Amino acid sequence: MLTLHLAPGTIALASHAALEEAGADYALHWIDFATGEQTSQSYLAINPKGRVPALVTDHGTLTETIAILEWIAAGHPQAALMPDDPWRAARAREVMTFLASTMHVAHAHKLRGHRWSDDPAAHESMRAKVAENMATCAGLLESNLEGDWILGDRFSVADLYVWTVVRWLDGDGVPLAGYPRLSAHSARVAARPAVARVLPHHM
Ligand SMILES: N[C@@H](CCC(=O)N[C@@H](CS)C(=O)NCC(=O)O)C(=O)O
Repeated sequence: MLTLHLAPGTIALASHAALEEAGADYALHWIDFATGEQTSQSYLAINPKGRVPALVTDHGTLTETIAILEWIAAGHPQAALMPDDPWRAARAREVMTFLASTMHVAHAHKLRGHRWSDDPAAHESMRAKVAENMATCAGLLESNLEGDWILGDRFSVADLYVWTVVRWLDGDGVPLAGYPRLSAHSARVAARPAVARVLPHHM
């Protein structure tokens, strides 16, 4: 049995959707950000980073979305959520690494500026750059989307990750409607039965 620790509106949606796509046997444990539960002693004992997602497995606890997505895919090969072909797998990792290291970080500058500075004026100036940086990232994703899915003709966990981050664009002041391929991709992901089952829990 797997237990996913998650919060609504966060990057943990990608891992939740991947568990459902995989047909995994899992339970959810919701973390209440409103009360700062992510920094509680009980949660820090599970994930000392104080972030979601965290996936508790028989082997131990796994954090970091890329690692969790790849681990779910590897444990449920029948769901074919990561390509076997080394080049295509590397391309999927290329996209996921961009999301984790660049686009998610750009988004975090809106509400989490305290990670980088104690100066309220710096927080304001970081917030002011969010829309511009997210638009640049969205433009790169848009120009790389050439088929139905991030890898062209086949769905993978990278699509769940892209979809989750792209859902933040409107709230970051970047209308998704300005990116026709990404908009169509989002609709395609949201229409998948497994994704449709998890989405209501994140609204
Ligand atoms: N690199 C981590 C980032 C996880 C992360 O930053 N999660 C955010 C939610 S989107 C979080 O838990 N934030 C809580 C906080 O900053 O207090 C991943 O990709 O899983």
